[in-house]
Amino acid sequence: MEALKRILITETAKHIGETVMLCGWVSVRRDHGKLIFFELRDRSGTVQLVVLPDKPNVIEGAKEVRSEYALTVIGLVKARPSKSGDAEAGPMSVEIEVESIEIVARPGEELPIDVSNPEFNLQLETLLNNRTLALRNEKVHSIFSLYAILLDAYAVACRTRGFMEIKTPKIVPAATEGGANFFKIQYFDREAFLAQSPQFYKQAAMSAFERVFEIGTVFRAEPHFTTRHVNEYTGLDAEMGFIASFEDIMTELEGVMMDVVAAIGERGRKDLERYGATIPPSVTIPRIRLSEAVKILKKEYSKETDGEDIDSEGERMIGEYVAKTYGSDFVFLTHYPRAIRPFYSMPSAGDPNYTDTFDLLFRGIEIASGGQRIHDYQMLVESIKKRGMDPEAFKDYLDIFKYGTPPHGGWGLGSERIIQKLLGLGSIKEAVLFPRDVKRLTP
Ligand code: AMO
Repeated sequence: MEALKRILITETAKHIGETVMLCGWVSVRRDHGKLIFFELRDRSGTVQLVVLPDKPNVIEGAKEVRSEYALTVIGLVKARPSKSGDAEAGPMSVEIEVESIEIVARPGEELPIDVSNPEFNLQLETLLNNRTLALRNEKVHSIFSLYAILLDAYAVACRTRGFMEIKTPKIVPAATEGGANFFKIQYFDREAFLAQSPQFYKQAAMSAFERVFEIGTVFRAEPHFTTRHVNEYTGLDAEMGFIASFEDIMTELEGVMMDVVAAIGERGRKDLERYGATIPPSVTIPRIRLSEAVKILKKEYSKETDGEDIDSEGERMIGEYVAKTYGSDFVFLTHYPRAIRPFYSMPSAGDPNYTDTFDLLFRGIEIASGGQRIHDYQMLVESIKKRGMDPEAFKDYLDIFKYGTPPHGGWGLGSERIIQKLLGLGSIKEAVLFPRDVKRLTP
């Protein structure tokens, strides 16, 4: 007889009346009199197994099995009377009558958390301390299924728009974004830094390839204890040349976001449902000057700002305001003051105290910043000097602008914040596989 090949649990419904081989983990075991039931879970779904009393050898093996044992099972696929005929139910419409059980791996100790719990409302610390096991929970699994769709959809949306994928170095000789939030590392006999953003390299690549994007790790040594910062995150960056103005950048980013959201809505329906999450409506993203947003905050929410920037509470209020006023979950805030933007930001024509830059907010938190960059060599040197920095320290960066670099700009999106807000997660850390924060370097 030909050896059986493993099939996936989602495929079982197509094999009623046949003997199949399944592999997976046991979510729960239930004993009903002489019957033993298991829920078996693989990467595709979950199915019920039943061990009948007329198979004493199988019963013996089955009695040993506990939650999270990894098994290979051979069994007969039967329609479940109450669920049969319900094509939507998939593997839920069938049951496997077990003919043999092989335990391929067993937990070495008592499980510290119950991963079969569908609610899974663990404290964040417990969730993260037991991360590897927690990832097996179906709710946690959903976060990363959606995250995988996000990464894929972002790349597709960028490629569709003529952006070429690049990977830039993460060990860099200088702190790109300035400030103090960089990690120093020992690089042979020298000091080096972990990249705070692919900023300089994506601009350099743009000067050759015109449109580029990167999905890459970003390191920030910010000693933050917030629900929206981690010290290592995945940035979704892009840079584009030959722009007429920074409006072009927002238009492309808007298109990319709408494609990403649509893909998540189409391919992640079940995972979204687990969180009662809905995808944002497809409406034009309003573009509001930051100075205007400051006025709105004062008028609508009696919120005082320092007149230059808005804090996280202000962002939340603006998010609420645009949802109410424009029916949009997104908003671009534009024209940030020069003093609070990086030295490479393009000053606004006719109003050099402001810049042609933006932040993109999603449901009240910043998920991206971007803008037009200074592409004129001399102007960039002046901008560096104006901040009290030494142009010599930026020699390699400045070289980009010596050989005919067109007007350009781009954006940096925080991937985890998108998932956090989409699902309404309490902390960004739930959307990071193994998060790094000030206190946490393990697991
Ligand atoms: P910025 O520093 O605003 O811009 O970062 C871009 C986006 O990255 C995300 N982000 C973070 N996510 C999690 N934890 C953090 N500590 C963290 N810091 C930032 C946010 C933010 O909007 N070079 C520019 C981008 C550009 O102009 O192209 C930059 O890095 O979602």
